[in-house]
Amino acid sequence: MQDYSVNQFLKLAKTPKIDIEVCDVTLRDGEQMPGVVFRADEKLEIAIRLNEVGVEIIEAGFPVVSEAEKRAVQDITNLGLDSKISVLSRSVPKDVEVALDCDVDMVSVFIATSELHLKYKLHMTCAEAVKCAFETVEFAKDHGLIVRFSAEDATRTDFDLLKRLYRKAEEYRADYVSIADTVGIMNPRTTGYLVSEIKKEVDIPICMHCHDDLGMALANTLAAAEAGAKQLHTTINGIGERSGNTPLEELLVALRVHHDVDRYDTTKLTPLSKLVQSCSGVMMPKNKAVVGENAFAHESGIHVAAVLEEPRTYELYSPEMVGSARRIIIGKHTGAKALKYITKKMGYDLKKDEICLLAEKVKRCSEFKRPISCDELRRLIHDLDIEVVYPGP
Ligand code: HCA
Repeated sequence: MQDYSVNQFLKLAKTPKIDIEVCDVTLRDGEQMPGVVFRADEKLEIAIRLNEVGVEIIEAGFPVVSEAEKRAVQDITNLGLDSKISVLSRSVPKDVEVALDCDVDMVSVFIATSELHLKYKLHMTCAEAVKCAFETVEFAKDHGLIVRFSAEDATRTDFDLLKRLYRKAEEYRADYVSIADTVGIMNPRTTGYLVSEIKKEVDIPICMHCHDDLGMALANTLAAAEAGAKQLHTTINGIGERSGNTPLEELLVALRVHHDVDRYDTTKLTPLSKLVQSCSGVMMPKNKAVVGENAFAHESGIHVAAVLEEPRTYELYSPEMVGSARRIIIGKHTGAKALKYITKKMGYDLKKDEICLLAEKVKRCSEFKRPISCDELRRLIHDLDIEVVYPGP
């Protein structure tokens, strides 16, 4: 395992001990992203790969939505994966019955608890909503399910009410209480505070479900873990409603770098990200952390020279750790060392002055164009006024 202790601040800042599990909700919240639909076979494949990564819980869907959704969840539970299978359920026993038909391990019973949601969405009083929720929790418990009680829009819910609800959920034998930051309003400081306050109220584990509307989902999820949250929610590539959820790949790498959590098979992350990009049609930007095309790409002469000598100079973690590969890009900023390295890999053995000549040509050429491909580089080498030994195809 790579040693991150070169960063003394990881030690000086006294990183708190964490005890976590990951619940990936790609197949449910991820699929709620506008325009995303996974076919049943794609859902199966994603579930299998999530299991290989080692996530403890897979939220496999919202089976009451349709017969096809229900069958897809059933197919996943039939796989008998090590990961526990969970589904979303509104606060109505009928949803739990459908979950039971799917033979899942766990159910997430959710109810909106903020004034905004109660008034404009549920058109219910708080007392009415809460009654439905706890009756459903009770029903699910009586039928042997592991139950998460999730307060939707928890982070905009009156704090005293929220604490009361979580205490009541525990009384009703819920196994977890979940803080849903449904519209991503939190920051790491407020998240840490909220989790530590809820921890004083209940003895059951706390889940944190973050959205990325302020670009802080990952930071908030980590803050929740450091404040004592047990179950952390993610989606592959961070897909999900609006700006999405906490990206699985970013969370697992951050857990490894900051908390020495190395039990997840992170080498599966890049292939899994590619699979989900192709199934969802949601492509990742080049500069996306961990799985973006540029996550391990280097062009600048100074960077490439250093990386070729010691990758850790400009790579926090190795591409191999996340199932990716380093790429050296030839372009305007390419230096002699990079050119020597690349041309050697292509089979050429150019002398120092030939490399300098080539570097000039590359610079001139790439000022008009984007990065230079290997074929273009080969052409430039052959255009040089030097004798080169053709390396073959
Ligand atoms: C939704 C519900 C939810 C539930 C989160 C949870 C949310 O809006 O679709 O399971 O804790 O973000 O509030 O995803």
